[in-house]
Amino acid sequence: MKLYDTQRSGNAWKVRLLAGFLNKSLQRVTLSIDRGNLGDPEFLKRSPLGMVPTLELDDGRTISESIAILQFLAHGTPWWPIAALDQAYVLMWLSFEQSQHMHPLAKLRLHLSLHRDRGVGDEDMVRFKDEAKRALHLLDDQLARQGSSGWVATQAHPSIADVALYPYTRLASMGGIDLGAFQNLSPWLSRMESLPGYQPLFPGRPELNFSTVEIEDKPK
Ligand SMILES: N[C@@H](CCC(=O)N[C@@H](CS)C(=O)NCC(=O)O)C(=O)O
Repeated sequence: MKLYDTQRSGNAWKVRLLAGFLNKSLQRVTLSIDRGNLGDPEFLKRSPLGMVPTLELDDGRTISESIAILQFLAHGTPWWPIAALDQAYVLMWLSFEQSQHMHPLAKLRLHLSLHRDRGVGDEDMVRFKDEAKRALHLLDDQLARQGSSGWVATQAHPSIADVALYPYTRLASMGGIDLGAFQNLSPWLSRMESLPGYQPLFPGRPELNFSTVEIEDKPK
């Protein structure tokens, strides 16, 4: 299977994280938004939405949208639970990730750290910061309810909800958010990072998780 991604995409990181936890190898096809690769007609044939991540199966069929890819890869493994109620809880937190969590955190990171084309006081950045903090408080409260050995949506084993919520929570500081203000987030992130098969954003280089540039440009 091939994964179309970009070096710093948090949405594609979710897929590489799960592949690592499942010990599944994916062939990466790494594109660059900065160089306009996502508008390439060959990529658009595979990804009609023009976005990464996109997974290409060995028979050429493709899946886009990170949570659909996670569900596909996790099917039949402990990362996608069997009981209907557990599946509903996982879907609830995946939906939360897409509707409330990822967007404001990704926008803050993109504009304040990666592109550096906005100021912290700009109206949209202030709004995204409020939305991001609210989402992180909801996640923090849920982790408190689940207890120190539980996971976001499940108890005995982490699920794809943990995988989906990990990247943009881990990268929140790039958008000016102090994770120290939340009691349960850092311990949960550390627990994810100590699971066998954990993959940093840049393979083998955890110190580059917060890189603001693509790696061939000499990360700071
Ligand atoms: N809802 C999608 C969002 C995917 C997404 O926003 N991908 C970004 C990279 S992280 C992208 O491809 N952006 C291309 C663009 O905006 O032109 C998912 O969860 O996969």
